Amino acid sequence: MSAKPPASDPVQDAPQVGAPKESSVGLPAITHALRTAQQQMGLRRTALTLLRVNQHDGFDCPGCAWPEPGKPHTAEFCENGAKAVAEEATLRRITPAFFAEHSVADLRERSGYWLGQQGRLTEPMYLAEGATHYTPIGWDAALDLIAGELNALDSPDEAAFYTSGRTSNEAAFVYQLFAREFGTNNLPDCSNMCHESSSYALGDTLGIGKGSVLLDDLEKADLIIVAGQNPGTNHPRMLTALEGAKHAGAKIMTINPLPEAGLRNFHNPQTPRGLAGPGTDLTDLFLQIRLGGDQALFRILNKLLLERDGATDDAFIRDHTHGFQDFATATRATTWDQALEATGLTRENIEAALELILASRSIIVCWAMGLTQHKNSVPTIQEIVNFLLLRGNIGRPGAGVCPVRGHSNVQGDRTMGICERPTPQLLDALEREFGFTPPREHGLDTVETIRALRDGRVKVFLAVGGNFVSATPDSAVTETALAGARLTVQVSTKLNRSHCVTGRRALILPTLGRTERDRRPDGGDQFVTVEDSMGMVHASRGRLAPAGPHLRSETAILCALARRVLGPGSTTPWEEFAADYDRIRDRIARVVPGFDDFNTKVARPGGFALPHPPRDSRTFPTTTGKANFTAEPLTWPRVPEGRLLLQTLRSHDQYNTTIYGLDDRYRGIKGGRRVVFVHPDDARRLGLDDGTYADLTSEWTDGTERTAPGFRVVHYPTAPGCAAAYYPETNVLVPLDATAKTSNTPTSKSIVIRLTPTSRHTT
Ligand SMILES: Nc1nc2c(c(=O)[nH]1)N[C@H]1C(S)=C(S)[C@@H](COP(=O)(O)OP(=O)(O)OC[C@H]3O[C@@H](n4cnc5c(=O)[nH]c(N)nc54)[C@H](O)[C@@H]3O)O[C@H]1N2
Ligand SMILES: Nc1nc2c(c(=O)[nH]1)N[C@H]1C(S)=C(S)[C@@H](COP(=O)(O)OP(=O)(O)OC[C@H]3O[C@@H](n4cnc5c(=O)[nH]c(N)nc54)[C@H](O)[C@@H]3O)O[C@H]1N2
Ligand SMILES: [Mo]
Repeated sequence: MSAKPPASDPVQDAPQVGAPKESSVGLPAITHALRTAQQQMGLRRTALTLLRVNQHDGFDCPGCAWPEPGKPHTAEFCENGAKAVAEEATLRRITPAFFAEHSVADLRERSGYWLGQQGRLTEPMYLAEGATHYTPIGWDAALDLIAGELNALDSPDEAAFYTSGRTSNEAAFVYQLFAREFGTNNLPDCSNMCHESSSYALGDTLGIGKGSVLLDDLEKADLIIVAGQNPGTNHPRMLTALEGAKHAGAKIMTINPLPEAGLRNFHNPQTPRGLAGPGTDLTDLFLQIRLGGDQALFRILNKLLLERDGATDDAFIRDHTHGFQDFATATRATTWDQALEATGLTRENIEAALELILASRSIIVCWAMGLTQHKNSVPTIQEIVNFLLLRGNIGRPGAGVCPVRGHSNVQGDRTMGICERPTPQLLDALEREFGFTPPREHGLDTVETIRALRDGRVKVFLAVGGNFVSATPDSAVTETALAGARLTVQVSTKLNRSHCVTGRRALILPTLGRTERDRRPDGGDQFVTVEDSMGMVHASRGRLAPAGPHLRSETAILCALARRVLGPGSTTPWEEFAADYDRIRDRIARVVPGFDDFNTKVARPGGFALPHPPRDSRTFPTTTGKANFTAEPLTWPRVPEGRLLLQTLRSHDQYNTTIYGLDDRYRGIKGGRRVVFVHPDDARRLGLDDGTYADLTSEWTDGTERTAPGFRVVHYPTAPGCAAAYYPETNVLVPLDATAKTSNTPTSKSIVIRLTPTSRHTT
C-alpha cells in the first residue's frame, strides 16, 4: 500500500452533485473506512489499530466524545472514527527535508486538505524572525526560546494558552496548572466555539454544565429529541444507541433545517439486518425548522403544555424548582404568530410534536452545534431545560439533557480546569495543593484572545493541539492578529494552517497521538485518561510505535516547559509528573471533585462515572439550591429581503479543519467543498440555477462586508430562507463580533448573506 503523500495540491474543487441519500452507514461506510485506513496505514497496521479502538485495554477513539457501551463490540468504531485513527496513525511523515523544500509562503498557498495529507510531524521546527523556511531546532533550544519570551513579558496576561479537545486529562491538568503558576487565566479553548452555550445555560439552571443522561438512559426513554445535530456524520456510534432505543420502544423526533440522512434510516453494520436488510427508520417526526428558531419552538411547546390539564409535573415543580411563576407568565404571552414566523413550521407540525410529547413519560433532548452557535443559543438551551423541568424530566431514568460533545476529551479538559473563568473552588484547591497564589481575575476566551492579539495585548500564543487560525471566525482578521504576535507555538501531531500563519517567530513541537505508545523514562508504558460526553472517565493506552524518535508526549512537553519557565521557584514536581502520570492523577484526586481514588478507579475496565448531582439525587448546586426556570426574551434571527441565513457545517469527510476527502456522501456531493446548499424556491427567486456559481457576502450590523468567492449553488431541500456551506472555507464570513449572548460563541450557524452570481470558479 502506498503511504506516499500527494506531491502537488490535489484540490480540484469541482464538485459533482447527485441526489442526497435517504439512509446511512451499512456496507458503503465500512468500505470507505477501510479504504481510507489502508491508504494511510497499510493493511496490517489497519487491522491491528482498528481492533484496539475503544476497547478496555486499547485507546480512546480520537474522533468524537460519544461514550462506549459497557461491553464494547469487537469493532467498536465507526467510519469516521476509522478516518480519525488513520489520519493520526498514517505512515506518511514530514521531515526537515520537507520544510527545506517548502517555504512558509508556499505552505500558506496550500489547501488544508493537502497540508494534512503530508503526514505526521516528526521534529521540532523553528521559524526565525524574517526567515522564509522552518529549520530544525533541538527540544532544549525550543523550550528555552519559549521560556525566554514568556519571562520577558510585562505581565503574564500577555500570553494566551489555547487547548483543543483532544488533550488528555493529565496533559490538561498540568497545562492549566502551569498557566496559573505562571500567573494567568488566559486559557481559551475550542469549547468557546463549541458547547460553551450549553455550559452556561446548564450551569445557571441545573448547577452543572454537563449532560445528565448515561448511555443506558437512551433505552429507557419514551421519546428522544435530536435537535441541531447530525450524528450520522459526527457521532455515528450514536445511531447504534438510537437504534437500540427504537427497538426498546422509544420514539425519535428530529429538529433540523436539513433532512440529514443518518437520522432517517440507519443500516447498522454490526447486524445482518443493517447490512443486507431494510435498516431501521429512526425519525418518527421531523420538524424542518428555520435556523435559530428553536427557542420559539420550545417556548410554544411549553405554552401548550402549561395550557393542557395534567401535562405538568406539579410536585416536581414545587419541590425542586425555582422561578416557575415568571417563566409561566412570559411563556403564556408567547403567540402562535411568533412561533410560526420564527420556526417556519406549521401549526400542525407543532401540534404533532405536542402529541408525541404528551404520550411520552420520559424524554431526553440531545443537541450539538445546531443549537449552540446562534445569538440566542443560551436562552434556547435554557428553554429546553424549562421544557424538561415542566414534566419532571431531570434526574430520573430515561430522561434528561444530553448535549453531545465534539472533541473526544473536550469535556475532560474542562473538568481539569482548562477554562478562562475558573471557579473559586478550583483556585482554592490549587492554592492548597500546590502552595502558590493563582490569579483570580478571569482570563480571555477564544474571541477575546483574537481581539487581544489584534490590539497587541497578547504577545505570545501557545496552542496544545487544534488549528486556531482556521477554526476561529473572521479568518482574515484572525490571521492578521496572529501575525502581530512575538511568538506562536503549536504543539501538534499534523501540519495545518496554524503552522503557516504565524507570529514573528514560530515553533512547531511534534507530539504523540492517542494511538501511540507513551514510554516512561524507566521503560514502562504510561497511559492517559479521558472523559466522554456522559461523564465517564476511563484509561486510554496507545500501542503503535511513535511516528518518530523525537516525538514527546503533550504531558512531557508541558512539564519540561513549566520547569524552564517557572524555574526553581516552583515547588511543583514537574519531572516526577512527566515520569509517572500516576503522580499527576494523585494530585487531580485531591484537587478535582469526583476523582478521589482516581488511580484505583481508573484501573477498572470501562472506568467510572463522575458524580452529577441533578442526575444522581435531584440536587441542584445552583445559587437558589433548586433547578431554575428562566424567562428570557424570545428572539430569532431576522433576515432582510433578498438575503439568506447561512449555517456553516461539517461534511461527511472532515474532522473540523482536518479534511479527509472532498466528498459529502450523504448529501450527494463528490469531489469538491465549495458548495452552497440553497432551497430551490430561494434559488429561483435569486436567479441562481443549480450548477451556477455565486460569491457569498456576509453583511454585518456595523456595515462591514466579507466575501467568500466561487461557491457552486446546489438546490437542496433545506428549510426555506436558510442556506448551508462547509466550515472552515466560510469562516471568513463570520464577523469576530458576531457572538452568542453570554457565552460569546461565534454565531457560525446564522450569518446573513447575499449571493452574487459569478462566472468565477475558484479552485
Ligand atoms: N466525523 C466528524 N465527527 C465530528 C466532527 C467532525 O468534524 N467530523 N466534529 C466534532 C466536533 S468538535 C463537534 S462540536 C461535533 C459537531 O457535531 P454537529 O453539531 O452534528 O456538527 P455540524 O456539522 O456543525 O452540524 C450541525 C447540525 O445542526 C443543524 N442545525 C444548524 N442550525 C440549526 C438550528 O438553528 N436549529 C436546528 N434545530 N438545527 C440546526 C445542521 O443542519 C446540522 O445537521 O462533532 C464532532 N464529531
Ligand atoms: N464556521 C465554523 N467554525 C467552527 C465550527 C463550526 O461549526 N463552524 N465549529 C467549532 C467547533 S465545534 C470546534 S470544536 C472548533 C475546533 O477547533 P480546533 O480544535 O482548534 O480544530 P481542529 O480542526 O479539531 O484541530 C485539528 C488539529 O489538531 C491537531 N491534533 C490532532 N490530534 C492531536 C493530538 O492528539 N495532540 C495535539 N497536540 N494535536 C493534535 C492536528 O495538528 C490537527 O491539524 O472549531 C470551531 N469552528
Ligand atoms: Mo466542537
